[in-house]
Amino acid sequence: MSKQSPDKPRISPFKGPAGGWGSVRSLAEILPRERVAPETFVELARQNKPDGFACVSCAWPKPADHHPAEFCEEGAKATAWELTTLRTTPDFFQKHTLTALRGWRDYDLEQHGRLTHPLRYDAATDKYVACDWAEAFDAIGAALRPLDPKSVVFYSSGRTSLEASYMYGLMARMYGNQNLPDSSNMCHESTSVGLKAAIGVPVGTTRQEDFAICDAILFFGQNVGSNAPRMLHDLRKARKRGVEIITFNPLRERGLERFTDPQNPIEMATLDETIISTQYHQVKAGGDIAVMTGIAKYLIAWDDAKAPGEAGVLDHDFISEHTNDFSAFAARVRATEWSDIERESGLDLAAIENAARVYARSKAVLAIYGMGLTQHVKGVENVRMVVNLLLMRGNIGKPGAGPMPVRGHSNVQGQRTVGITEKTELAPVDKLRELYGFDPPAEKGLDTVATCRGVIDGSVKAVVGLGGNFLRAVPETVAMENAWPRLELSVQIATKLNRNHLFAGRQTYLLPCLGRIEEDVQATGPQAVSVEDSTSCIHGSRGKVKPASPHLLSEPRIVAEIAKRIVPSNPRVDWDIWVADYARIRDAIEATYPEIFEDFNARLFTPGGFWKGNKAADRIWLTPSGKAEFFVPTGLSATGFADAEGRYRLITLRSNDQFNTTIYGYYDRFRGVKGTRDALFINVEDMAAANLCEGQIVALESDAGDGMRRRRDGLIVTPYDIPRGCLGAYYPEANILLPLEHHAAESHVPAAKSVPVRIVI
Ligand SMILES: Nc1nc2c(c(=O)[nH]1)N[C@H]1C(S)=C(S)[C@@H](COP(=O)(O)OP(=O)(O)OC[C@H]3O[C@@H](n4cnc5c(=O)[nH]c(N)nc54)[C@H](O)[C@@H]3O)O[C@H]1N2
Ligand SMILES: Nc1nc2c(c(=O)[nH]1)N[C@H]1C(S)=C(S)[C@@H](COP(=O)(O)OP(=O)(O)OC[C@H]3O[C@@H](n4cnc5c(=O)[nH]c(N)nc54)[C@H](O)[C@@H]3O)O[C@H]1N2
Ligand SMILES: [Mo]
Repeated sequence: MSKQSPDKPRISPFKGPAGGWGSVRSLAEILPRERVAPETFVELARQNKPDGFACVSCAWPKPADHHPAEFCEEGAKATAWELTTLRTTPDFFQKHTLTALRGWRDYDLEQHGRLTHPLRYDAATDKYVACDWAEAFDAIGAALRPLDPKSVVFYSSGRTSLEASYMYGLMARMYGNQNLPDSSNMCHESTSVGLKAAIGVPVGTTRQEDFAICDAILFFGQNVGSNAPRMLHDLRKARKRGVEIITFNPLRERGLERFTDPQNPIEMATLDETIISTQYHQVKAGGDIAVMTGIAKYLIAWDDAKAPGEAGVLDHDFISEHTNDFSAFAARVRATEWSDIERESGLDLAAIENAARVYARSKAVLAIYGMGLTQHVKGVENVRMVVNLLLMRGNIGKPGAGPMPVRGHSNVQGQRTVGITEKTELAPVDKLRELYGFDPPAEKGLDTVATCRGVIDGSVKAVVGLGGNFLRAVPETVAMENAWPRLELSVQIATKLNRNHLFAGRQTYLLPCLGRIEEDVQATGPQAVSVEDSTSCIHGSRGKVKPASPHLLSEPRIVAEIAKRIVPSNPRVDWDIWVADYARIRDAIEATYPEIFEDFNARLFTPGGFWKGNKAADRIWLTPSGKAEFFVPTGLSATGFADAEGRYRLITLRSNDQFNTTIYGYYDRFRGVKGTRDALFINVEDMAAANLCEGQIVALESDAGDGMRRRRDGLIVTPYDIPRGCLGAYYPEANILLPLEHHAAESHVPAAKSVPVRIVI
């Protein structure tokens, strides 16, 4: 039987700022809820400090000149979630079949506490039973060895350290594939593809210190108050200097409106708030290409109107020296009708002109963005349009300016750096051959979407998950859950029970691992690991808390044990020596990527991290033309589908009380939603037009026109300040509506920010 919501649903506007007393109250609720032992509270003080552990929540940089408490409400939740004293032991699994547990909510599964023992699925009783580590590893090895490596997938979620990730990627390649999908495939892959093509690097060019130099910020589709709250300090400081922040977001997200610094006693006492966005534009979901085309059109028009000898608003010197194809882009912009821009963006021209004026007069501009741009059918085009705008005024490769994608998981960018990629061109193939004397596979591997196709069509036979909740995070929930039991082998390495674990293959193992905050002792003593943040700074992280159970193994150890059983033995790869001393893994990383990781071990605990460098930031463009590339968009809408009567664009959202598929609780404070995750956010005029009333229960059905029936019932009609034609509902529950083939064209990121749906009464 599924458990009940802790509170009766209540939906009422929240009037406070981001941060402030609301976050303090929320913090006060978290620690008792997770039953964190008082002596481990002190761990919060070590979060994101140079000698402490890197927060397991978001990827925002950990500064060198840190605050007394360098954590936020969300980081505290993530820490408490890992340090909980609650446990999910073999006894628990004796009481519950997987069939029964599939009726539980995501919240209840994880809230039960940390996994304590390695577990094997027993089909006869439909239960997990405790097993030996050696038994699990031997069985996994025996199942994987006879399989065609092409049919085996090694997923990872972006929390895993650089050390474990490096070993995992190497293991896959030595085994014979590059089937290395990761959470990045559902996230910033549009950035990796778009920025690489445009400016020759797959990551942002900017750093935290740029906040102190920029004079304007364009802010697209990222919910800073919930998903990267420590950035609010940077935004606040910038605002105090008078920096203009221009936000484009269909929803009025509180963190983008107002912030009270909970670490500033005077602000807290006086309820002083900083206004974050100086302009807030509620663009339609999928309307950003139109907005940016509009801004570009103003810039070009003003530049055309300049008097002879005047500088104009375009940086012509930069454009001619550093870029390619401006004329094609400019011709397209000139030819675009203002009326089309208004219709597709959902904004009036005065709003776009206001934004363009600020951009035109600012000398150094940051463009910050998140899932609101990347998770669209034209997500890569969104990213390219950001670059187009920046290039027009030379805003890349100078202090205070450039693209700033806000990454998700705390090491998602780092995983890519050390070889977690399905793309051969991004793998250090020659180095691996030289160092280890084997031939890495040349064939491209499976990304997330391709993995899902393979699970559904039966060509994927085994999935190993290093963290994450793959089945819950991916699209097409029903077909994926139905197909999963056909796998020969499902192995999940995790800290807490989640829905993916409730779907067994023919053989299934659930392997519990240490979290990053826990002490990791190996043969040579306590170990540290490392992660890379959103601004390409690499940090050491040392866990000190006693592990949740004596039976847990570290991720590097688990990877090594599997590797030893599935890859041919190789005198140059001694997995045991690496596990005994992670510094030796870092030596191997340094040998593989000498430019980035020079003196890795010596620099591991550099305050603020050490920067891996960025050629585009130095205006060296690693593109085929040797220049930064302008791009001509293929249209003005990013949704990838036509508008039709009754068809809405569904935005799938995170609440302030979740980390991806981990649901911390049922209070999305900033949106005023308490006690439920079934809210359907809708514009009041759309409500009236569709004859809906507040609180009415409705369903959504997929309107993708592909003949597949997808439906989500039980949604509560919730009037909300959201553009007409757009709806909002929470992820991951809404993934049941997301078609697998509805993804970004080039990057394959599921298009979770504009899903075509109809409301059904
Ligand atoms: N506490 C917490 N922190 C997290 C996470 C978490 O779940 N909880 N997740 C982590 C991960 S993996 C990631 S990737 C990041 C995600 O962080 P974000 O990038 O902030 O992702 P979302 O919360 O999905 O919301 C994106 C924002 O885009 C807006 N949006 C939707 N469609 C559009 C559009 O078409 N145009 C524009 N301009 N805006 C749009 C939405 O209203 C929303 O404010 O956060 C990371 N940090
Ligand atoms: N509709 C829709 N779908 C989306 C998104 C969206 O916005 N809308 N966002 C997408 C994005 S941006 C992302 S990144 C993905 C997230 O996809 P994933 O990264 O796969 O999912 P998470 O929810 O972060 O994974 C949570 C699980 O990780 C495990 N875990 C936690 N810590 C550790 C650890 O230290 N080690 C190990 N081994 N396991 C650990 C726990 O068991 C926990 O249950 O979802 C994507 N899916
Ligand atoms: Mo993400």
